[in-house]
Amino acid sequence: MLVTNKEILIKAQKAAYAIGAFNIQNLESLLAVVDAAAEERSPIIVAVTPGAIKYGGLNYLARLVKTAAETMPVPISLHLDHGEDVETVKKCLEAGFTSVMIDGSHLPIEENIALTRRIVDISHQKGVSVEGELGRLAGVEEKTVEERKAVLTDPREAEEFVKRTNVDALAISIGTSHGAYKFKGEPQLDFERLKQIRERVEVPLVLHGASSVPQWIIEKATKYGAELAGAKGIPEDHIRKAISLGITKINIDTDLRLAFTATVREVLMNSPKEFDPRKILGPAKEAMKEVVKAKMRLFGSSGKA
Ligand code: TD4
Ligand code: CA
Ligand code: ZN
Repeated sequence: MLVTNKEILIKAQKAAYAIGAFNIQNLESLLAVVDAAAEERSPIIVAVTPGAIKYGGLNYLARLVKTAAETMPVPISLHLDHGEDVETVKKCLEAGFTSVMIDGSHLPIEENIALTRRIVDISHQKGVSVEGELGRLAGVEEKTVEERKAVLTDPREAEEFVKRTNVDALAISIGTSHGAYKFKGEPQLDFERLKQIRERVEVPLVLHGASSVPQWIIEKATKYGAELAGAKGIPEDHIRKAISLGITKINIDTDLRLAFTATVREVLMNSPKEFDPRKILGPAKEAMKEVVKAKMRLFGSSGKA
């Protein structure tokens, strides 16, 4: 069934588990994530970025997800990930999205508040949930401790942001970043900051850039020719701790991309005579599904549908 983020996140928040938001771009990634949800009996957020929309087409992707929601026995939310402007959000509302993120995190706070407030107004009218973002994801380019701290979410600003925008969920920055290269040294998240934000903010909190970049996937991809030296993600015990401190929605994309790539490489290398796309993409889809199922168990959402 098609649900909003708010509905499944509030339930998760009360019971102290987290819901995964998994990015899709095509039929294979969609089937991987919804089949995983059905097998784990877990609610799921299917996330679509503007980049995915450009690649797959808004209506194609929206209809795929809605078809899954009509037929699958678990709650499925169709979510715009990192929406950047009012136009994109309006198109997603028309296409039947049940949740949108507006990412004004690069803007000065007053502009971020104004943009987010506007998105909340047009989305709530349609019963659609809104996620805002405050603080930027620390990139590898922020080298010093001071530089890293400057981009992390300020707890007082978070409180003000949520009050003034009326968002349903807040994405915060505590040291994660998108992609496969999250840390040069030891992985480090600012759990103290998370605690302080949790004390001041009641809505569900969102952790972006939460892929773990599992070593076994890196090894498999590398064995079959990928170049991924230095790839590093968020250790699973950090994820568990973040959930225990109040993270309710967790975004995963990179681990799915890595599982896909490692498996496509493996099949092509081991079966050089193969040229049926289903025989190449099928195993890659299965590999993504297994990654999603493991995340659902880690997040505690398995069996909650
Ligand atoms: O929000 N996300 C997913 C970002 C996906 C970017 O997609 P485009 O290339 O289409 O812009 C995350 O927070 C994922 O975090 P991860 O740790 O998996 O990279
Ligand atoms: Ca951002
Ligand atoms: Zn993100």
